[in-house]
Amino acid sequence: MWSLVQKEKDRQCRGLELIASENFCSRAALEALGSCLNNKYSEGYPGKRYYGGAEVVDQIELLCEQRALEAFDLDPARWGVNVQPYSGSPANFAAYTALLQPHDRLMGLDLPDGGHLTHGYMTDVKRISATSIFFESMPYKLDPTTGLIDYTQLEVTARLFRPRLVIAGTSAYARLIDYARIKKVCEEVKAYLLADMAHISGLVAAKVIPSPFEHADVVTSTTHKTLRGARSGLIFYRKGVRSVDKKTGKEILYDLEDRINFSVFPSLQGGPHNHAIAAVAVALKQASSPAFREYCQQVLRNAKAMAQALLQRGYTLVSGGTDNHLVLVDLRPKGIDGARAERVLELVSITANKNTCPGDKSALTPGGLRLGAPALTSRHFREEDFQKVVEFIDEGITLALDVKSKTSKLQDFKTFLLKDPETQRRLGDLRQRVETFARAFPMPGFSDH
Ligand code: DSN
Repeated sequence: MWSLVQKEKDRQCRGLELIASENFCSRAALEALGSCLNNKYSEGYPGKRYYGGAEVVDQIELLCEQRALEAFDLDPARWGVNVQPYSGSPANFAAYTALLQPHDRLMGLDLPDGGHLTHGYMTDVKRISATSIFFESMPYKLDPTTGLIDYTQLEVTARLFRPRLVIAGTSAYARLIDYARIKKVCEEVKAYLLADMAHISGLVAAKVIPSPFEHADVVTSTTHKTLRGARSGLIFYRKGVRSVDKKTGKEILYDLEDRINFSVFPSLQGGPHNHAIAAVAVALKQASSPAFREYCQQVLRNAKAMAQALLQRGYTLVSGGTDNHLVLVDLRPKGIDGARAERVLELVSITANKNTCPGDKSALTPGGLRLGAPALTSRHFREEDFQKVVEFIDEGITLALDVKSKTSKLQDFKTFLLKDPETQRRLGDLRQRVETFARAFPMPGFSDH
């Protein structure tokens, strides 16, 4: 196992990591993650545990909560946070369980349009996500002509469907979300607004993009994407006054704290992962620093530089550009799909993922390729380096087009890549240049790099 970990370490160092949801966690956070905290069970919450010996992990959890509120500039009188969810999907399901009854209705951005599985994904023939199995899900979509969220359709559908919950969050969307507009329709139909900021939480903490906290009732997040911590999940919930009764003038208070805490434990989870909570607390402190804000500003500049370089090389981007950390390339006008592009790039040590674009029918050979800037920005890549990255990607896609013209099905394409001597030579040459380039950059978290 040790040698496999070394192999993975080497893969990360010699490659160009462009998966938009990945990042390189700091050494300090990794040390907390790989610590004795792994050994401790502590079902319950600080001061109310089911096992003894929790006096230290109580302080760790409270410190993580405090840092989570501080990182997002939240007033503890108005917001609380649960730091126990094991990751983003459990955080979302716990939030739904707290806010909804079984079979209540919810709306989220459809997965093929850039939403997340947990936002209610189902197909014509099957309910895929547990969110659609236990609740009734109705998606909203992108406007296929602009590549932007179709807010008008969302509003029309919400008025007809009357959801109890609307989810504002994305997994493959390069633009900002109009939380104010979604909140307005939520108020009209009396739905909760849940913002899933998993992808963008680092950018929100750094205040380089608008915050969902102004409008949402509940905010969920992972902690390892732009936030650059250990893999875990957070649920923020509002406290205090929710509304004032117009007739009586009586204040109606939020009751989310108990519901969300009960939902995470005991409804859905057992013992919290104290090692992960500690590592998240370390990352949250780092995310509150001026250096992290500079990092996030650079993420935005790098994503824009990547978008610009792709446009200059004739690529089509869904929505035409980016306002955040990622770009979604629509490869269909180039005559290739995301699956073939992903495979060729993988063989030359560039890691990215195929992604559906609006109108795509197949998730296995979708037309898009999602490219994110967070991980390479952690390795100190700047705008000019991303231009070089796009040059490598373009070379890979040109190669993919050549191989596609000589093959038929995806499997033939993949076999040809590994068998054809001239293709092997071209792949090897490109891989060697990519790896030489990548290795020259530092790698956070690894002492020997
Ligand atoms: N896997 C993450 C992403 O790539 O967006 C979400 O869970």
